[in-house]
Amino acid sequence: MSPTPRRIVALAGGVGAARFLRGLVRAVDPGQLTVVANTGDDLVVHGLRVSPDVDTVVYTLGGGIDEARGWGRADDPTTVQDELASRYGEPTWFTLGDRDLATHVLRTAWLAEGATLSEATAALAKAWGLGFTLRPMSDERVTTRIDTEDGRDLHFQQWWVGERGEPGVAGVRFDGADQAVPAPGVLGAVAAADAVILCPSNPVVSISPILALPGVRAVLRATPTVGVSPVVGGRVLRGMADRLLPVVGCRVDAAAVAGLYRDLLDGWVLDEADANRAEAAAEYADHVAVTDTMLAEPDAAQRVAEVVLDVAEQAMGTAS
Ligand code: FO1
Repeated sequence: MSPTPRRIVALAGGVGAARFLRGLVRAVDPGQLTVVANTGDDLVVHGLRVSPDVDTVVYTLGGGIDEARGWGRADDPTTVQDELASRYGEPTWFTLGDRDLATHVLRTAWLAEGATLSEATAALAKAWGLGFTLRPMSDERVTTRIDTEDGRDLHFQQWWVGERGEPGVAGVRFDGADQAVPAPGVLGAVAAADAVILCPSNPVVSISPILALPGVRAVLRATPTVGVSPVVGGRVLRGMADRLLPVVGCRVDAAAVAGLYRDLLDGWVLDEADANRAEAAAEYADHVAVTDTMLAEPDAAQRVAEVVLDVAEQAMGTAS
């Protein structure tokens, strides 16, 4: 029998990852869990450093997320941003509520005082009572850029939020990734992990920036790695993966996404609606499971996490 996976590292993007993690923390000892969050979406707004994927994990797991939007704080008026706009002409295309601003003010202050992004993230996680280790993927700036079909080079958020994802996409780049080092503890946590989980996040702009950091792919190849498909019933439930997967030559298909991770993957979990893609996914992962992957409710997310852990256990049993 394979041992139960205990030390877990999860690679995470925004909403899908955070909802999955809400189940995972119920299924494992949070003290043995490290979550590595994408920071390629980070941006500076009104002079403040905003880390959307880090904050989505913090607020969701900390119980403060706006559930309907999946990002930002619940019950969050925009008094400050309205004042910034009406009196000072500051742009408002990226909505920051008053409570959310508290996070960005503090993060920015800590960084200005010399803290690293890892230290600032750990302090936020502590303030929100998270029982697991949360790390940004890197302390250095790595920025996801969108090359548009009309010849522009846009920050990811400018494309997705500022221009509502409307411009056609010719390419996606992770500026600075090849020079950046993973945040302290990231490679070590993966190397020491029993299993790594690729959360059901956007493969192109959430998971790929983490994989683009030097050394990450190599250490993942040496560790049992299980992914959860972000494609359900041949569609993405939210976000823009359906726009971006074709840009990297991948169909919006639960097996095709596994193919993107083929050099890393030992296990793959896909939704019942994609059961007919399980055989195709088996080409890329030795262990494939089919289950209901709906994550909105924590109980359902826990069940999905338990299936993922079962697959990880099988992968541990066969990993070389
Ligand atoms: N998404 C939007 O569609 N519009 C916004 O104004 C917006 C603001 C925002 C503020 C803080 C934050 O943590 C996330 C925010 N998001 C917003 C979500 C974000 O743009 C992306 O969905 C993620 O970066 C992708 O994971």
